[in-house]
Amino acid sequence: PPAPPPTRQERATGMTDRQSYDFIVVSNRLPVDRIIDPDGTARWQRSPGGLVTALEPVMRASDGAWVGWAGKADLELEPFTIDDTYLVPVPLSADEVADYYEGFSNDTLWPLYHDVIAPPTYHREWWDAYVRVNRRFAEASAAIAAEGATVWVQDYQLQLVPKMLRELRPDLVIGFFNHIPFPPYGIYAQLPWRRQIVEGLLGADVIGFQRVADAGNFTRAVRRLYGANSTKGSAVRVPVAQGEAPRTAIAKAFPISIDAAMFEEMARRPEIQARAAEIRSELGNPDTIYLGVDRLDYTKGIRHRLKAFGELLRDGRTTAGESVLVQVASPSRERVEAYMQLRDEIELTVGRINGDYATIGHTAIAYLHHGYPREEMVALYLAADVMLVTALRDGMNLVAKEYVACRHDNDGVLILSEFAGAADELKNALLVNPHDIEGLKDAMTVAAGMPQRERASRMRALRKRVRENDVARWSQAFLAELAAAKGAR
Ligand code: GDG
Repeated sequence: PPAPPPTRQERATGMTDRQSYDFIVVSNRLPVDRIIDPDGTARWQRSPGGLVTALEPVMRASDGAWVGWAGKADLELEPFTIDDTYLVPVPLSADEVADYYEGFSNDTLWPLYHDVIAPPTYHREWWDAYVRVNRRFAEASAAIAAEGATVWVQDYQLQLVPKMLRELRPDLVIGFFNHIPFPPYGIYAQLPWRRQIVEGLLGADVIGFQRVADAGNFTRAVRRLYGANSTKGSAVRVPVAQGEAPRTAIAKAFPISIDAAMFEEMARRPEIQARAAEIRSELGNPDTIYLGVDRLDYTKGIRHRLKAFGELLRDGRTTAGESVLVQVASPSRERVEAYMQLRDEIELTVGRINGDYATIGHTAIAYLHHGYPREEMVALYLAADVMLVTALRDGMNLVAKEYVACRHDNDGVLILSEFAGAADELKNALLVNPHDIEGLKDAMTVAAGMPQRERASRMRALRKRVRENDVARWSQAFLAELAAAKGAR
């Protein structure tokens, strides 16, 4: 039989993929990793991220698809299905990985959005690649979306997708969630393409942020660019071309969370508890194990934490043997210059502190530049007396929530930076300003000596919060807001 005439969307996108989906997630990375088996065959394995877990029920209930990059340059792949999810790989060339991903996403937007802790680099060719790649993601999504489908775009790498997608497919309901902070206008205004990015985001019906402050920074940026009357509360009047129908977007906070029950279940497994005891004994059963778990990133305040611990040792407020700091720094963005420099600085500092204060029998800092399986992370959380989250700026920080979820023994103390989004919710942590090294040292000392009753009462309150606001609740809240936006049309 003759092929049916192309639909409107096929004409718009030039693609003739006949499969269409009612719910589509778009993110830089697909939720799978390519595993090469010992015999050389390649297969896909689901990556166990929180976003995947959160969206699993929605994916199963609706006709779901996921659009994203498969993580390897110059790889052209056909769409494939894994665990009932239709995955659409978006190809990136090696140059695009360098310019769109390592360049514009991780060396322009990432430092700019994290309060310019490191100086952002502005390159016009990086921007051109960002536009080109965002358009590819938008087209891939438009090509598989059913009429009136819901599309949820994730994170700072894809801020232009909402507008591009709306232009291709005005029938779609579009959500966007920003996992990192949105900076104050005084900083944001540096961006040569500040207007294009805001317009890109305003293509969405709902724009979600981690903190109320981030949503506020965004609506203030809109007012600075389009005038005082362009926002009212969380509603933004979207500037449209003459003759186009007026439209409203919602900009609001939806603090992300974790699958708390899953972490608690793991932490109750006897073999993981045995591993936690083994970690303690391998470290020489010190009085206090301090723990840091971060991607090796300059936003995480690893240097500040090392400095504080080094000074506690120098001042004789603790000794190697009495205390140990375990720092997991998982390798991250290793081809970006600022990350290479950071690694050198951290490793120099760790070497100095260990050289000055460790003994043959007792290390001061156990520094681990590896990624670990989740089981090992949970065992570390259980082994740690004090969890150190000292980010200088962090959208949320899931490590803080994971630590709390694992501590079903109602023990352990969380030291948490005010500059992490998690601080808005986890008020019963010891909140610190990581730039205040004396304050951080005092908090570390207080945490080590905190009476058991106070530890338990704080941890109980923290656990209640994390259990009640888990990641399922986060995705439900966001999708309910999107459904309301659809209803209001
Ligand atoms: C961005 C925002 C926001 C780390 N090392 C290992 C490992 N991890 C896991 C942790 C945690 C995740 O990675 C890191 O999440 P964070 O929230 O702490 O930080 P970012 O990676 O910067 O994430 C952040 C988040 O997006 C979500 O919206 O909270 O603010 O920056 O889950 O456990 N996991 C394993 N081995 C490791 O070595 N298995």
